[in-house]
Amino acid sequence: MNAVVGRGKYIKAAMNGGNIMQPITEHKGCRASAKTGRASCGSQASQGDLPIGIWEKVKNHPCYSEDAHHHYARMHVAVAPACNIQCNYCNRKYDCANESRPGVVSEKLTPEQAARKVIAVATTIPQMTVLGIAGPGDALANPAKTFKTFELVSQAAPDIKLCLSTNGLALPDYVDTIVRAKIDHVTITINMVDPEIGAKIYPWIFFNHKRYAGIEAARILTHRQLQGLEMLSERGILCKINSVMIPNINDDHLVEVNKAVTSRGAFLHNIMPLISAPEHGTAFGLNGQRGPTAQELKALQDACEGQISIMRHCRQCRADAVGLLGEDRSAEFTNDQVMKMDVQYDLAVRKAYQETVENERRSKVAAGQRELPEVSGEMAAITLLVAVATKGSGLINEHFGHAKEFQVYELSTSGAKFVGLRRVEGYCQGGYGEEDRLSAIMRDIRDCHAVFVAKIGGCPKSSLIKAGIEPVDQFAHEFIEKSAIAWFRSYLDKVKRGEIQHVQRGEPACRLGNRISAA
Ligand code: CLF
Ligand code: SF4
Repeated sequence: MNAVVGRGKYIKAAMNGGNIMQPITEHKGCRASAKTGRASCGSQASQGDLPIGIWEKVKNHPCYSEDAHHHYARMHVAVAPACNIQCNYCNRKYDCANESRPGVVSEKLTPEQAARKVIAVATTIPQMTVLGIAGPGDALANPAKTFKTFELVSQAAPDIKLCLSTNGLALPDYVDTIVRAKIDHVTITINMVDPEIGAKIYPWIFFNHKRYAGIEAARILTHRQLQGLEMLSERGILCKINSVMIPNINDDHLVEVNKAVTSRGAFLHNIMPLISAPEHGTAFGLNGQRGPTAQELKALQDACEGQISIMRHCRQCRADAVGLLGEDRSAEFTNDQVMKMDVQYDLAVRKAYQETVENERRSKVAAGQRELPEVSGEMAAITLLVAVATKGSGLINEHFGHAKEFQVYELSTSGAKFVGLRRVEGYCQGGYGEEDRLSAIMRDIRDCHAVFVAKIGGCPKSSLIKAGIEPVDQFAHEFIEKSAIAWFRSYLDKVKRGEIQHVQRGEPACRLGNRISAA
């Protein structure tokens, strides 16, 4: 199928709830902007060139909109324990509060318990806008519990968006049910479209009452995944594709996967690093399969960006995660605690709170736009990366030593663009700094020219300067984009005046990066 025509058709369906077809020329919101070459949807702070129907679906979904993730929260309810396939990167753990990765939960819930928990969270965290069912197994391998939960929540809290995550094996059988349940967003994890590669990722699947293994299993799985994606796209459901990047197994191949899902109407592609450690007990963890470096991941994400947006802010959440992406408030909402809470769903209070959030977003966008004309048109060839320590709300509001992650922005004369996350172990150990951790952080952000922080101690500051990374604390508690653009403007001024020489940082990130830059 022609990718562009096919995709236009699918998006028209999304705009109209799948019922009425609109002219094909209407859709241009999900491709790269002709002016900047950057894909626009799934990332921006304003409607931009997105059709209104799509914008309404993504504007406060923290996974489908990068900007929304600074302001809006999601929650997962762990009602789906069983799975119908085995992935070599999966080991589901129950009663585990210590690990933060997919498949891990503290407690499994019934649909009734889950619905009560959703109302409790929605009352306590009014910016929680999305309920996702993402395991700990597969949502569609547990269809009765999954759809009962969605039904109860949509009756009690109709403003909450419903989101479902699946491996796709059972998906073609549930498309009608998904449409009837008014689920707007579906994530399908697709790691391959080549069964030979699939056989290295999936030891077996269970399909039509039979277990399949090897290439035959992978062939059935890829067929069902792509079929399900096409069916959902035609019915107007926004589909995000999650892919796990597994070095030397599917890393190069994910470019093919990106093309295959784009041509079938996917809205967003989330390429995530393999999480692999022996203590997780997964097949990959036990056989020493490594995950990609941050730089390898970025090179692959860059290579795939174009027709559809690439999600770069995924936190690879637990199946019972609660809160903003990157924070985990699930411990506040155990079943025992929820049963004791006075849960009163108040739509008006939620709406008022969200209007405050929208005002904050608008101020942030306006502040960034005011800085932009000062840099546009000058020295367009210079682009660089900066790392930011933030706790959310789009602000530089975290101390260097407390940061568990740095958000990375690419600065150019077009502005500041979020391009990824670098997860780190906090440097500060309560009164003293851990030298090994500082070295690891500097390795992780070695391709950045500067690191923006709310505060930083003298010791890490001088180590960063020695490594050629400028610590910037003059914008503490200010908006990220506005501050980054202002800093970039002064950087360009210094280059123009000959006070500093611009040096491209970083290194060829991976085999893929090398090949692409050579092409
Ligand atoms: Fe949850 Fe997933 Fe819906 Fe988001 S998570 S079901 S789309 S509401 Fe989001 Fe978490 Fe990444 Fe998933 S950050 S793991 S992409
Ligand atoms: Fe685990 Fe999900 Fe794979 Fe099932 S589909 S084995 S729950 S990662």
